[in-house]
Amino acid sequence: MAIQLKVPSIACSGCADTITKAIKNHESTANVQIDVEQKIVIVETKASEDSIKQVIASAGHTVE
Ligand SMILES: [Cu+2]
Repeated sequence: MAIQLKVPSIACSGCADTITKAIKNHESTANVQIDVEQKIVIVETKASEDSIKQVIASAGHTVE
């Protein structure tokens, strides 16, 4: 299932790397795509949307 999330706190590719690593750390098989300009995270995952939101929040970012 692909989950699309708006993460307004993404400012640069460093933020995208942090979020990608955090998600992959949580679920190594997840496929993460991040559009830095649009501040959108797309995750292909078996995990729930809530758990992905929590992972992003614990990486220090705010999910809209
Ligand atoms: Cu950044």
